[in-house]
Amino acid sequence: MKTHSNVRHKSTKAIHAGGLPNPVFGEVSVPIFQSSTFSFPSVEEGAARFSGEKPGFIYTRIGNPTTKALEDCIASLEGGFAGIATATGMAAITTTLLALLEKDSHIVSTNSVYGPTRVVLENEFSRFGVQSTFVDTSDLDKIKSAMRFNTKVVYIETPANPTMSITDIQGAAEIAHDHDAILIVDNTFASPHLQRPFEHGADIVIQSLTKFLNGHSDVVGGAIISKKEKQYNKIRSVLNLFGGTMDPHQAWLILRGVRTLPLRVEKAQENALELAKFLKQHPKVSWVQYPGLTEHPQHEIAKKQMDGFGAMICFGVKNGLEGGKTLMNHLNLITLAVSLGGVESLIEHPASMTHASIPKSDREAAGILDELVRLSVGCEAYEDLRDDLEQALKRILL
Ligand code: LCS
Repeated sequence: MKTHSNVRHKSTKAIHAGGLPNPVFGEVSVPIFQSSTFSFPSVEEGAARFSGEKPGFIYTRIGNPTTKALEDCIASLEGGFAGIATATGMAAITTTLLALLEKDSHIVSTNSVYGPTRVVLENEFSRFGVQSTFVDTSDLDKIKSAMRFNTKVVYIETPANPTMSITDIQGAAEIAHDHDAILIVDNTFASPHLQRPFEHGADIVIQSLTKFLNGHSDVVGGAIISKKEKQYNKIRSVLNLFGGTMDPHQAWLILRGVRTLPLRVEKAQENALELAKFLKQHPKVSWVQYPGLTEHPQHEIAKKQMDGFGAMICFGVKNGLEGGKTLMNHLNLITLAVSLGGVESLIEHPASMTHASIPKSDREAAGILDELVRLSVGCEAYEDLRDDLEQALKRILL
């Protein structure tokens, strides 16, 4: 397989990036190197690999050819220096934070982030003296006023889970850099097909590969992509020690998924725009947040930094939580499940599920209301999705 280093278009990269330099039999698909360890031809060679003088694999916690193929592919799609694959998206987040934060340092983060991202900072990193402040990062002034002398990291999720609020990546990068802090962007909701944060000044990009990049709801995984070699080396060394490494079989499945990322995302976001318009005019729906609607408060920023508006929608159902329950309990095609970014459409209730571990007052301050329903739009035919929503919405009594 060729490495295709001259390929520039993102759709071609999704199909070809991350090939092996030396295929054994001319294989077109990267093989699964299901080996925990790799033999050394000599003691001298083993020592040279350990010291970093020579390239080559040593042990799968430290590196594996199948996993490296996925890492190279993701780094190419995001436009970073190098990628690091992790066991889950949470392993990507915690490994990065472990590498970059220290006792008495401070992090400013989007308030509407994936629930466990907030909880791990507030409940776990705080035990080691890390301070955290959560603000509405769609308002750059709020980031500015949250910065302290010891702020080492600005962490944003855009679009944010589950509120779909958008943060101006370039604006956040400027504030972070003015304070010698690092900007981390969780790019899971957009995927690199729609948004490449390095183009707007980010230093590190996080992906939960479980979502759009894999795209088939059959494997978990994460990735950390760094812009600079120095940060890559630091994070890699923390991962090697803490051990949240990806398994080669997992890497192979995700690489297989990535090959169709552009096709899946294009189809799903086409459905999402139509569904957002359908929901907006529906008498049982009180509000809709989708960055592709002109009334979304950050529609213009989304247009500036994204190549499309994605496949995630959140909306409020009339009759509050009761209305939402009726809707979710009566859908036939759209599945009631957490996670997102698969070919099948999924619906969930963040306040009682993905974001339940955040105290109610913090949740509501972040816009995660009890009436909010989150929809991950898949690749089914639009009419089938619309009809399923219509018949379930009809059941809501006003
Ligand atoms: N970042 C974002 C934006 C996420 O939505 C998730 C998971 C993660 C990171 C963590 O990735 P994981 O460890 O699960 O691979 N989000 C989920 C959600 O909204 N429902 O279920 C999982």
